[in-house]
Amino acid sequence: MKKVKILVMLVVVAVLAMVMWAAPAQAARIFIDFGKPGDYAANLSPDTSGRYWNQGSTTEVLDQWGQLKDFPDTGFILTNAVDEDNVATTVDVNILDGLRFTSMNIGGLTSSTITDWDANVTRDSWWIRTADGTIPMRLEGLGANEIWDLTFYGSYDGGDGVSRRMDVTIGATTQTYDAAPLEGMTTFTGVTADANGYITVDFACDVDGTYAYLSGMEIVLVPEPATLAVLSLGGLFTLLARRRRA
Ligand SMILES: [Ca+2]
Ligand SMILES: [Ca+2]
Repeated sequence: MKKVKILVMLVVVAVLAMVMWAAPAQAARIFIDFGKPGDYAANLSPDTSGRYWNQGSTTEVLDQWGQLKDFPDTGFILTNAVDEDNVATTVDVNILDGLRFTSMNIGGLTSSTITDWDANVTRDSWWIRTADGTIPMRLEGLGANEIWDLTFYGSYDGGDGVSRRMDVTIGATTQTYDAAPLEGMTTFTGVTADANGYITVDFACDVDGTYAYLSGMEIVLVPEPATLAVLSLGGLFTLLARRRRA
């Protein structure tokens, strides 16, 4: 009987070792700040919680009124994003051909009550109007079929009583957050990247005649089944060890 238990434990250890060897080390969490780098809200990276942020774009171009904005209408606004520990990843953010974010605003909160994100992130935003249509943003460089949780946040502290509702659509699911008054956010859980390692996110203004704001974004890699297997095997191992001692 004792021999059987030892054999079982040896098998568990062997499987555990194989699974751990097969599980790649992956960046787990990436933060992106949309707005204006430098001039309006100083970039703090790492932030006061010790996390590193990516700036949505450092390309300065003019909007339709000749005002300076800091992102191109289409194309990559971020390549090789760093993770929260400032380690470079393969993750890119690409605004696909078509419509675009209109411009930027610095009217967001300087102190959030629904996130622990700094003023650098919450104060400045990219915005759109209904007339801007749907803006497709594609996350690229993800692992094929990887599962991610995606959080979108907007803030507008103007106090004009007008909503800033953003419709965010991924696949067949649309979720909405309202950046006004003050702030709002929404999280998609368990979004699967396609075989190319892409996740496409569509942004659109929810209420005609108003605006919609995007101030910051967080994407988190959900542990792979292999990692979960390691955790559950670890639990099994502990259980066996306990039974053995009993
Ligand atoms: Ca900022
Ligand atoms: Ca921002």
